[in-house]
Amino acid sequence: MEGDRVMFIEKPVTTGPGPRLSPQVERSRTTERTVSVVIPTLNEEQNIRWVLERLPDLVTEVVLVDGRSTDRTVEIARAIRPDIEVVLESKPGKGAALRAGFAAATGDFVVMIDADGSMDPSEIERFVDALHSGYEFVKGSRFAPGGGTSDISTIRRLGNGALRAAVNTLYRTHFSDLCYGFIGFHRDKLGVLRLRSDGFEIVTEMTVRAVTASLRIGEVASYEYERQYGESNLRAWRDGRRALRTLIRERLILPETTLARGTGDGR
Ligand SMILES: Nc1nc2c(ncn2[C@@H]2O[C@H](COP(=O)(O)OP(=O)(O)OP(=O)(O)O)[C@@H](O)[C@H]2O)c(=O)[nH]1
Ligand SMILES: [Mg+2]
Repeated sequence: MEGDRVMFIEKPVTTGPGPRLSPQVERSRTTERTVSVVIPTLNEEQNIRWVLERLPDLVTEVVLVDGRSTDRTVEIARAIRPDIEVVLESKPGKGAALRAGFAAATGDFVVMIDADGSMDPSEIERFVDALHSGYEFVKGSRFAPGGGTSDISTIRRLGNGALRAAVNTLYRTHFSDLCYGFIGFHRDKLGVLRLRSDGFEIVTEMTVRAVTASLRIGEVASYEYERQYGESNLRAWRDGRRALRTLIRERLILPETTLARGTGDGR
C-alpha cells in the first residue's frame, strides 16, 4: 500500500446489520484470514456468557484476559467456550490486560471487545470486512452515521467531544469518536503501535499511534449499549486526564514531517 498513507478517517466502509461486501472484500474473505478476539474481563460473570454466545463464526480464536476477577468469570467462560485461551494480565488495568491479550493472540486480524455486554459481538463482522478490504486499523464509532449509544452521560459526552476535537486538531484527522474501545487491526501492525499504557488511555494510545505510523485507518458504525450488570471501572475525570496526557505526549514526540505527509491528498 505504498503511496496510500491515509491520515484521515474514511466514512464507515460497512453500515447496518447486513454489510454490503465489495468484490474486494469477497475476494479477500476467501483467503481465510484468521481472526482473534481479545476480551479483557474484571468480574464479568453475569455478562460473559452473553458476549461469548454471540461471537460470529468467523472468529477463530478467543483470548480472555483476566487475573483479578474474584467471581466466576473464568470458570463460566471456559464452560461456554472450552477452546478459550485464558491469559493472566501482568498488572492491573484494562490497558495492561489488552497488551497481554494482544501478545498471546495468533490471528491475522485482532478485534478487541469489552465483556460487559455494551458492545454487540455480531458487529465484529463489520470490523473484519474492513480489515479484509485493506484497512489496517479499524475503529468503532458511536457518532458515525448508523452508530449510536444509550450509555453515555453528559459529562462523558462532553469529555469525549473535547478529546476528539483535541486529537483531530493535534493530528489533523477526522475521527468521529475517540474514547471507544471496539477496535480491530492487522496483527502484524502490533509492533508499530508500540503500546505501553496500562489503563483505559490505551484506546487513545492505539489511535494516535495508528495515525503516526501512517496505518490505513477506517471507522465503522457501532452501537453502544449500557453495561448489562455490574459496576463500571472507568472514572471519567481520572481517565479523561490520562487520555489527554497521552494525546499531548505522543504529539510532542511526533515528527512534523509525518503529519505534513498525511494531509497532502485531501482525502
Ligand atoms: N482484565 C482486566 N479487565 C478490565 C480491567 N478493567 C476493566 N476491564 C474490562 O474492560 C472492559 C471495559 O471496562 P468497563 O468497566 O466496562 O469500562 P467502560 O466500558 O470504559 O465504561 P462503562 O461505559 O462505564 O462500562 C470490561 O470488559 C472490563 O471487565 C482490568 O483491570 N483488568
Ligand atoms: Mg463498559
